[in-house]
This record gives sequence, structure tokens and C-alpha cells, in this order.
Amino acid sequence: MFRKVLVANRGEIALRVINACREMGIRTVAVYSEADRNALHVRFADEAICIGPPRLAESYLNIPAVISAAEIADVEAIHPGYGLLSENANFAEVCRASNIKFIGPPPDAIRLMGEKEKARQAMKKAHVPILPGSDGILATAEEAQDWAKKIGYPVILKAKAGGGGRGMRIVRAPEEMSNLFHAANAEAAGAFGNGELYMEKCIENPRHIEFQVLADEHGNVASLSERECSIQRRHQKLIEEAPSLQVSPKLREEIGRTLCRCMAEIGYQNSGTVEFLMDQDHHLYFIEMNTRIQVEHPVTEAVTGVDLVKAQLRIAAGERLDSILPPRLEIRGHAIECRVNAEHPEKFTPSAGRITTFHVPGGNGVRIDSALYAEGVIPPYYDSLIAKLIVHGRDRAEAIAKMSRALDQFIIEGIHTTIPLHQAIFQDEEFREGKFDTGFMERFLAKANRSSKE
Ligand code: MV4
Repeated sequence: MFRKVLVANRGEIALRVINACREMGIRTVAVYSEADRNALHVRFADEAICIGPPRLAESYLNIPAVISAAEIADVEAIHPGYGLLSENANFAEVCRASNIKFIGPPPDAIRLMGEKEKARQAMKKAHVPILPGSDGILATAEEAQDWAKKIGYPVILKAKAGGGGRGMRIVRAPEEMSNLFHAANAEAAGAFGNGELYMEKCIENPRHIEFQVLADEHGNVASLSERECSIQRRHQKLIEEAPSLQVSPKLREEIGRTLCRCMAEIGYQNSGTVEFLMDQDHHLYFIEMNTRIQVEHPVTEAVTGVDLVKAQLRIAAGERLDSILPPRLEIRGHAIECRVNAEHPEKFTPSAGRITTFHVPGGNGVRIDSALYAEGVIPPYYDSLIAKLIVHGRDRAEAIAKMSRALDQFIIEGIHTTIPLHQAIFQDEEFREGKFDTGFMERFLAKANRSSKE
């Protein structure tokens, strides 16, 4: 096992990695920006190195600064967390060239999944179900129209370099194609420096369901079942749960088995998340793969009992999956996570400032992953995620009851948070019955708006 690991992140995920290292007897090195001098990841790591000014590009995204810190501190490995440098193939390559283990997949696997169209073809080759779509990049709007005629409207244009919904357009009729093609192309070029587009059949109001996989460096792969992430707003997830009520044991087994074969074929390593859309007929279709640990990983940890960050560290140190995982993976109970963001609950604008009052709920089956503390200051430069509240119950009803109780006891004053929004969602009948899709938040907010005007 590693003696010393650098954590190239901040906030709750930096603490999450530090905690795992601590419990495994690994020394930790934090890096931080000038805005994070008083942050908990700096306090809880064994060593901390300031790598630059507050702006991300000058600190947490500054590859030479991060690598220099790793060399000065003499670490054997870097854990990138999520976001920031976690899916940067170039960074993974620089780590390799510097003789530092990048705790994640090989650079080629990151690069493959970063090119959404190539990822699609790789999945297709391994018999993972994909949606009907274009074979490759669309050269012109006319070519797009030809494909759409074959596939059937509505179709969706997506950016090859995409993600997060940018450069995406739904096209419902041939006469819309030309305008939407050029709009998507321009948006993708602006956002990713690459305007290339591909096409898929559009699924209306899909569910978003993702499978967690782990792969060791000896060709072994395991599927750790799925998470349901349909409660989203503007491509930001708000609530995630595991397992999904819509995935039957048979479907879970089938997709899991196919993914294991696929990941072995690709030469995938470490933790990954394979995203699917589910249509009204409960069929799953691959859309993209994330090559990192995800924000919502704790719900999978709760129902499988597997510590995914420790698994990442052990895989990166060369251990085999059969020594990391129990002989038979079982799903126990139901887990739900609420992402608590520092933002105004109605305007959804970021809220920065000093925490005055702070109280966290506890009790059986309640977990909080957060880097907040009383009198702590939330800087305005970074992600608005400030805490994750995760509950684990015997079944979904118990998890919902636990979450409602825990939200009522979660007190954060001094800034605006999404706690009141979560409280309202947990009272919603549609949500409580599990009858929702990715259109839920839009309907929910429209309902809330209507009743506030009455
Ligand atoms: C889709 C889709 C419908 N059909 N692809 C949005 C972000 C990107 N990761 C994929 N997205 C979608 N892809 C096809 N073929 C609908 C969406 C989509 C969506 C997906 C998951 C969760 C929320 C969403 C909100 C709007 C659109």
C-alpha cells in the first residue's frame, strides 16, 4: 500500500479521501488555494501545501503546481476526487511521466470516454445497449437530416466533447434541423473548443440510472449495482438513491454482466460510472461514462457495504478485486442522498458567506459528508455543494422518513441552502411514490410556483 498520497481536491471530497487514507494508515498531503487557508482539508491532512491564488485555473487546476507539490512532499500517488483534474487524461499522463500513480483509470480510458461518440461505439461493440444514432460525427445539417429520417423524430444532437447538457439540442421535425444543428455546433465549439456533433434517438422524459463499476489492474471487473439520479435541475443532480425501484434483479444482473465484459475489453481500471437512460418500457440505453468517483458514491456504499474510496486506493496499489470485495455482493436496504447546495432556494443563485449556526443530524443510518464548520466561510470561487446528507433504511419508505427527520434537524444559518427545497420534495406524493423521471423538478417547481401565487 502507498505510504503517502496527495489529495488534489477541496471540500467534502478531499475530506472523504483523507478519511479513507487515515483509516488505512496512509499519510496525506493536502493542496489548497489562498481562499482555502482555513479549510478543513488543510487541517485534517498530515501536510498541506499552498498551490496558488483562489481562482481554479491558478490553483486546483494548475497541473505544474499540483505536480510540484507532489514532488516536494514526495508522495507515491495522487487522488483527484471528482471534478477538477479527475477526468483530465493529460493530467493522468503527466502523473505517469512523473512517476506518480494517478488513482483512476489509465489516460487512454479517460480519453476514450471523454469522446462521447467513441465511447458509444466502444459500448456497442461490447453489446451494451445503445440508442439508435449516427455512426460517427455529422459533417453537415443535411447529413443530420438524413440520419434523423432513418432514426425517426424526435432526435437529439449531442457534442462529441460534451457533457452537462451543453451543445445539446432536441430536434422534433426536419425543418428545425438546420437552425438547431448550427446552434448546437456553435455552443459546443464555444464550450469545449470542439463543435463536432453526433445524433441519438431522443427519449422523452427518461429516467437517469447509472451503474457503479470497479476494475482492478489484473483484468477483473465488478458491477456494484445502480443509482437512480432522475431528480435533477439544469443538469445538476439534487437527490440520488440506490437501488433504483425501476431496475429488476434480472435487468441489474444482465446489464452488470455486460458491463463487466465491456470494461475488461476496454482495459478499464479503478472506479467508473456508466450512465444510462431508461425509457417508458424500462429499457436501459448507454449514454456516457464518467471515469471518476462520483459525488453520489455514498448511496452505493450504504447498500453494498463497500468503501469505494478505499477500494480505489487498494486497486491503484495493485490489489486484486477478490481481496477487496466480499465473495457475494448483496444489496441491503435503500439509501438516499440529498445534495445541500449553498444557494438561494428560489433563485438558484450561489450564496457565499460565513456560517453562523451549524447543527448536523445524527442517528442510526444517517451520514453527512461535508467540510463545513461553525464560523467557517464559504468562498465564492468554487462549487456550491456544501454538504451531502445520506440516509440508509431497511426500505425506501424508511429511508424517506429518516431523510425528512434529518433534514428538519440540519441547521445551517448565515447562508442560503437548498435544505428547504429538499424538505418540500420529500413531502411530494409523486416523489414519495417513486413515480418520477428527469422531468420531475420542472413539474415540481411549476406546482410550487402555482400554489405560492394562489
Ligand atoms: C438524452 C436525453 C434524451 N434522449 N439523450 C442530458 C445531459 C447528458 N448527460 C445527457 N442528457 C440527455 N440525453 C437522448 N438520446 C435527455 C437528456 C436529458 C437528461 C438526462 C439525464 C438527466 C436529466 C436530463 C435533463 C434533460 C435532458
